[in-house]
Amino acid sequence: MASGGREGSVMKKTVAVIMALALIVGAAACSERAEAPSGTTAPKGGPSPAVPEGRNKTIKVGFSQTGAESVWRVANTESVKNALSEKNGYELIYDDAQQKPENQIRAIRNFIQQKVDYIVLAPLVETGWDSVLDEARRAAIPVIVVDRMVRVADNDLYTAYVGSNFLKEGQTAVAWLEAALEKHGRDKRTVHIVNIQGTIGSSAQIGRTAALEAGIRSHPNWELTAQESGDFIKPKAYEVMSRILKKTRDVDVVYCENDSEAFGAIKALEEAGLKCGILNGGVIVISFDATSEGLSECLSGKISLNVECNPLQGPHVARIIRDLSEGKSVEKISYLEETWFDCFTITYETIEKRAY
Ligand code: GYE
Repeated sequence: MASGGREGSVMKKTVAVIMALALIVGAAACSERAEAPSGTTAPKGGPSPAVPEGRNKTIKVGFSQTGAESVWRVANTESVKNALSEKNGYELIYDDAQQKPENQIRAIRNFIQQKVDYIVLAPLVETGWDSVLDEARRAAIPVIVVDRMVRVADNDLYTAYVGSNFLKEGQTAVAWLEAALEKHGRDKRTVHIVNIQGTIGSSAQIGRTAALEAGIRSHPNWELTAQESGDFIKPKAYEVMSRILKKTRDVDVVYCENDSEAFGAIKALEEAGLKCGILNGGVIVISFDATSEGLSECLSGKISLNVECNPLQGPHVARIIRDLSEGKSVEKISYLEETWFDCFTITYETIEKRAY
């Protein structure tokens, strides 16, 4: 039955039906996870990031990170730093780009000058990398892209990618929303949807937005009331949502492209006197990342659905570097295993076990 002792016999019946539907959606997502479309799920098993046998040389790695804009990002940084640590045989040069692509390009050039063995890049946006990645290739330094993807003319400009299928994350959210609206009798009238996007041009924003827009095209009664970037941060999402609410209070769904944005949107909605959560007939807030804080808001009912985006890419990067160091071939594209959580099934115990 629904978690948290949700009251109301009618509610319990509808919740049971939604859970069944949501589980079908979840199961579909789970079964597909085994066949990630164009890539493979990241290698199983604990990687051994230690420097390969017979290699006494420390591996020097330059890591260009977007910044520290969200809890998710901090977890992503820590995962890579922990895997590529000195005790594991690495010398890691870390650069925080403060959300500026030009800082990442400068960092990559710096890594090249320092003759690193590998470059790890978490690109802020998809475009603008061809030239600097060609410089890395000419310096014979393999580039491993993590988290978001690069869009380049020649895919040989990077050696491997490990991250998430953001379109699939969005499709999971759209399928869940369709089932939830139907089971709560909110599918016949117009559904007013606000989309608070992530950083424009980032893979996470492109994929999650594309899935929502496709969902709106395929549901004549779904209406995109407003769409604006919250840049993956709480204050911007709060400002965007507050401004939208000054124009209209006719909002049924707020599709936030990460947890930080969801927190900002919820603050604005509640200040406007609107309830959040499908459980109490309020605004359906959808989020991505599934950080512990985001899942706590699921438990409170304020976030109705939270789609996981796994930041723990460090061990997979270490495995790729180890394999390359041993002259082995590596998967070009690896997607991490991901799931989703909603306000009907989340439990305190689930949150307690989360790694970030
Ligand atoms: O959803 C957000 C972070 O690129 C998947 O960036 C990542 C996104 C994540 O700021 O919290």
